[in-house]
Amino acid sequence: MHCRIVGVPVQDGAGRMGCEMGPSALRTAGLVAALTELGHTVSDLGTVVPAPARRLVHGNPALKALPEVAAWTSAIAEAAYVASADGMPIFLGGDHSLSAGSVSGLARRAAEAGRPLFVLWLDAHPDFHTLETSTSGNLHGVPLAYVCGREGFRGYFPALHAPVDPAHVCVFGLRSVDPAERQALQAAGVRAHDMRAIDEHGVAPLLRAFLEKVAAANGLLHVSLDVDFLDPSIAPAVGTTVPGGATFREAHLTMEMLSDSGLVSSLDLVELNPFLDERGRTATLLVDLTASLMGRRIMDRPTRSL
Ligand code: HAR
Ligand code: MN
Ligand code: MN
Ligand code: MN
Repeated sequence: MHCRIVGVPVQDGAGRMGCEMGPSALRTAGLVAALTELGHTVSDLGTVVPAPARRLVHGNPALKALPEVAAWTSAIAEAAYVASADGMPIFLGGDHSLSAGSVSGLARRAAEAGRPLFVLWLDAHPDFHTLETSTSGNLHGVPLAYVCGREGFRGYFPALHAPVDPAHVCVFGLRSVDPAERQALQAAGVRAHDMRAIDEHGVAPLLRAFLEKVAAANGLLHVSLDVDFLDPSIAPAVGTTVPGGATFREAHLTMEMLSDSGLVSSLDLVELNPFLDERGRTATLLVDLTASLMGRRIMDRPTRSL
């Protein structure tokens, strides 16, 4: 595989500063060496620079940094479209507003290739607010709604070339869902597995069912990994910790099954806030999880077996 690293130091979508340092921390934790050791080639495409922000006024007075996040989104979407021409783009965040750009650029690419884009959203939160329903005003809470084509982004965020079909989205690891999001997820038909479902069934059958759907549709699969998917005891470097997250092994199993599937075509690593980390342990865990996704195994196994 040829991996294309894209640094995206956006932090305007989060409620606190620090995610700007995420790409540096992931590079420092040895991401490129980990991929190279697995036999992949890597090119680091450098750092996305946001478009100039233009004045935007919205009726929701809670919204923070709307012009800045909109400007980032157009630059990231263009970078994602370019980076996905061949190989496997890996976007280093940056807060989760990054994915408004990465997923929209990848959806444009998939549409041109005539393939459906599926999205696995690994997160404590569904990030399914619209600009109207967000009460915190933090725009890392809206990217999944935007890329799925929910209304209310027109005139603020860039127009989508191709929306993602909500039936092609699986949100995994939920444990903090706002009432407006819960309703909208159900109405849109997004597959949502909360931590209760993971407790009850385990990662494997839930993920396997989704991967079978992707394979049957000959889909491309984008994985968006929010640090807060992970339990805060193993991944403290995130501004929005929620107790009861994925354990070390649940997270690695997720990545190992994704790797076995051979379906993953792109990846976001988002919400890492190195200012909150403990001697780089969260950044290191993200690198190790990426290695599992890209083929690292405890013991050899046959590949492409779901
Ligand atoms: N739903 C909450 C809000 O809109 C929390 C969103 C937090 N988002 C992230 N990314 N940390 O998942 O404010
Ligand atoms: Mn998120
Ligand atoms: Mn989250
Ligand atoms: Mn379909």
